[in-house]
Amino acid sequence: MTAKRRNGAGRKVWPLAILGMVLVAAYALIPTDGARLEAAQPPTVSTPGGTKSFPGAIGWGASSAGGRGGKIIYVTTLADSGSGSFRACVMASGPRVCVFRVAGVIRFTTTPPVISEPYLTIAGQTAPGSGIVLAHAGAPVGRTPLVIKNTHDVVVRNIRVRADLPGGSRGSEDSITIEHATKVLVDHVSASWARDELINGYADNDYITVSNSIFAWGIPTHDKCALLASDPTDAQHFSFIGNLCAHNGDRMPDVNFPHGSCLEVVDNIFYNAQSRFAEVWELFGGTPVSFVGNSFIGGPNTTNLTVGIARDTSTSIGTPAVIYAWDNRFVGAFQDMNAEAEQALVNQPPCPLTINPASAVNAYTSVLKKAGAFPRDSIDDQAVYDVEHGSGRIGQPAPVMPAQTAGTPYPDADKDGMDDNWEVTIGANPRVPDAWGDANHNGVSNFDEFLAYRDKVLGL
Ligand SMILES: [Ca+2]
Ligand SMILES: [Ca+2]
Ligand SMILES: [Ca+2]
Ligand SMILES: [Ca+2]
Repeated sequence: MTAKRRNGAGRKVWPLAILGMVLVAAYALIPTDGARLEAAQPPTVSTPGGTKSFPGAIGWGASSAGGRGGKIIYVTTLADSGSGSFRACVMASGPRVCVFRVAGVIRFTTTPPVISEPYLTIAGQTAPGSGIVLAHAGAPVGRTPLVIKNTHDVVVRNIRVRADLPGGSRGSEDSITIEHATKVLVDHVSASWARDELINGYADNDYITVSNSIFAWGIPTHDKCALLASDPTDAQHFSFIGNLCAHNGDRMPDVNFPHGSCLEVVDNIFYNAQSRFAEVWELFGGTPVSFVGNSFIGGPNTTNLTVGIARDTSTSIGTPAVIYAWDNRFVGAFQDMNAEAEQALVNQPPCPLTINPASAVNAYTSVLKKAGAFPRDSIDDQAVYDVEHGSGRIGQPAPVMPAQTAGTPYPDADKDGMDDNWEVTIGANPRVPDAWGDANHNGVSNFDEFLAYRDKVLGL
């Protein structure tokens, strides 16, 4: 069986057509498009077992332990290094959570720290004020501000990585690199202004989730959103869910995985690509990939030469890619898929999805409302505005770090990372460190409940 081309006029399932009209009416601001390519059958779903990183964690990396049960380490300074620095927390060993008592830009003036000690949670939502931004000083050693390398069980949540001063010694640097790591979860992160990818999976990663994040404005002429696998030798489990990629020429995302991988690209928005949105490569044996519930939306840099899902066989080693596509929207005057991609379409996902996907229309609304680090800064606000209004351009305006607000950290006399006033509300003890207790006996640690509370305070 081959996948089929469907379009609105040709639909025979009238209840779906009626439902579609209702949805279009409900989301009148969402641009719609007719033709789309998809499989004959909806995706199968099988959620992996294991203890979740936190309630709501999704994807193949959802069971990353992070720093659960470990030390609560305060970040009390924006300085590059020394006591109370982010670097000190990252470089510490053993299970640990970075809790922020300061807000603003942590600008690495020396080589940025590499996260290589396992069992780490970076809990950006604990920060006061406008939150935490990682940046670098622009020197040749500046490079990629956030690198997770040769490690496992790392959770990064609710921080920004804005590389506003490009390093000088090499032609590329990412905002975030995940290299040779397993069980990594990156969630509600915002990244911009990389001269290579805004997020890059390199070498042999496995069990990775990148979710609910905003990757906008790579730096021309190498403005790339997401290279999910680069130079792998083994199959990988990788989830890219609920993200917004905006104002990047291509690699929205680039998938180049070995055969046998389980790769899902689900419920994302890809906006204003130039040459192509998604790229499916075969350099390591023919990427198997599921594209489900995504919106590919043209913008001011998009032309009729732009491709939504492009399969590139120019470097193929001979095993063809396997592309499953379901419920994707291609909005704008560009080519939805190239012929090579259409030839690789299949009717069953290569692997069951790890989550029940939202519809593309619902995902569009949800991503614009919730993706990225909170509280949102002006960069993310602009990216969301641009998607909604069809505005904005790649590389414009030039990078300018938004103003930061210091705010006041919540009271935490017992230094367990949790607001003492909030502790009382769930029966935790504000005079005793009890982050990993379960005061209300609901199976969720006090600290995880506190982070969920912080998410709400920040507007999520
Ligand atoms: Ca890169
Ligand atoms: Ca406390
Ligand atoms: Ca306590
Ligand atoms: Ca609890």
